[in-house]
Amino acid sequence: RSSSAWTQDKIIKTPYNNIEIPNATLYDYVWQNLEKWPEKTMSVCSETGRGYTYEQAFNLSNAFAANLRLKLKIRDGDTVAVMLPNVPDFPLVAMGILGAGGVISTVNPIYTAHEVHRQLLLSAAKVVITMPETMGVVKEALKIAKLDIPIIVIKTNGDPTPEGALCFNELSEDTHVDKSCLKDVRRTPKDISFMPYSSGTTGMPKGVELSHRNLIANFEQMNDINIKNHSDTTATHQDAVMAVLPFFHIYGASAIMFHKMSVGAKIVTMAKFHPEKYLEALKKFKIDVLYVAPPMLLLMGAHPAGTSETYQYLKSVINGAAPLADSDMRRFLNKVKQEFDFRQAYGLTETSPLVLMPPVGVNNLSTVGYPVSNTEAKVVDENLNNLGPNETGELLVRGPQVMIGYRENPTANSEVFTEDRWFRTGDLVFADDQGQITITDRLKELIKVKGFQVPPAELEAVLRDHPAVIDAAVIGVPHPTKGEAPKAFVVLKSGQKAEANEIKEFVKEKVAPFKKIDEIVFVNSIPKSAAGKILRKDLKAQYS
Ligand code: 4UV
Repeated sequence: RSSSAWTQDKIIKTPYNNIEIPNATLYDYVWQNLEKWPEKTMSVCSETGRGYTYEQAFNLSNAFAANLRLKLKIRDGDTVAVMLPNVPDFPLVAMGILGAGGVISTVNPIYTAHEVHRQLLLSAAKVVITMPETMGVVKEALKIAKLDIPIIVIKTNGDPTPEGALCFNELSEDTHVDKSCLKDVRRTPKDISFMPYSSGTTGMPKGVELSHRNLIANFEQMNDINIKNHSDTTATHQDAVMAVLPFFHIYGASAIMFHKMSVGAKIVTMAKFHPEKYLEALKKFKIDVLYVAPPMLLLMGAHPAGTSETYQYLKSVINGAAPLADSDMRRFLNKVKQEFDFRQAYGLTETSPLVLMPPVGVNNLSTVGYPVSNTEAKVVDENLNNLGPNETGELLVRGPQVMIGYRENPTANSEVFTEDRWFRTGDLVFADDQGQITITDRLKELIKVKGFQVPPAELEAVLRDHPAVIDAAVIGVPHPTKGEAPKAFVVLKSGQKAEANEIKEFVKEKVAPFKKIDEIVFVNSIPKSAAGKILRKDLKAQYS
């Protein structure tokens, strides 16, 4: 790698191979090698051992797809909302939706009805798939949204199907369904396949339209930098990957679920992160391929139950989603005795997600490396002027994995795309002479709690709904275990009184637990620009 990584006009080129992107749909791509490993386990629950082989998953998800078209009237391009924890059935649901020509839109299963209703409305979902446990939340969300769409639940035990729901198991185990209807599905690589949510650089969560081609490009980019992990599936070998990072988020969905299905790995699911069970599962299932976010690595380094024996099978560990402290990384690395591949990767929901990654054998472990295949990067100042080596500015990227755009949101799209389709990441970085990139800070307002998105605008809207509150602003402040935590600044209406605890409780009822506000500060006014934008930088400088 030479300094030729930088072009004359200060664009950072990829040092990796130029790759061909297969002209396929996500469905065809994922199943393309199926005949090589039909009897291998595709997904298995780490706690119950319930799971599916590749062949079972293929057959069941196709029957489900046919029923989505015949019984639920799903047509090409229709959105199906998936509100599920990491259960072994998740990949079947996803492939069934794709097989039916639908678009998968994922919802965090711990969301409140308030959060779910907004996402269902935004995505114009035609059907919702969930667990019996979260059926109540979905019903409540549909009521708030004034929507009447079918709910499908997955049953993991012999309990009767909840009233008012259809049963996934019946729809997928239906051996009589006429699968010939699937021949009518017309999807091209340019169509949307997957639509997770992200708040992007500013504002409320938005539907991120990822095409079949976006995701397939990213899988090929992953393969090029040897995330294929490591070794191919053969008669005598199959990589086992831990799936505790949620499938509803791009990291779990793309890098773990879809990509690992395409290479025939064993996907070991864990529905809820539990430290001891997680560490136990690493050993029990001989996990050799592991994706983590910083809080997990922190735990793995610090927990007494996490020993060199626990980590003996690891061949490859990839960290992403939030900045990782050097000391946390070292503590974990010291516990691993065998040679293994540890790399940081950088990505976003909007980029399918992977955009930057170092090659195998990287020495500097705090860098996120280089633009992956077919990807360009540049660093710019506030006026979008290109900066050179070792100058800090915003990272812009361009490549085949960059989203089509935010759903029905031309304003947000015009903010994140430049005229020549560079995508603005909202992250502050610098690149060295070789083009190797280090993330230094987040420019955008997004807060990341344990790697999960917490959009300040969403919390501010909830705060302003409180009867005693007239204005509010939320920023992220450093937190020792979560990375960041939301801190709120609240202006009360004149003559009104409210306790911080009472306001915190009010917010807690409307949002998922990880978004809850850590600290509230009462202020007389919120600093704003002439255009009315909250000056978060000022708040950060003053209070963080
Ligand atoms: O949109 P999002 O929630 O997306 C993600 C995706 C993470 C990854 C990372 C590597 C992979 O290989 C992969 O499959 C998925 O988190 O949030 C995007 C923002 O998260 C921060 C950064 O602020 C992004 O704009 N972020 C992501 N990766 C890193 C990071 C990282 N390695 N270091 C620091 N910040």
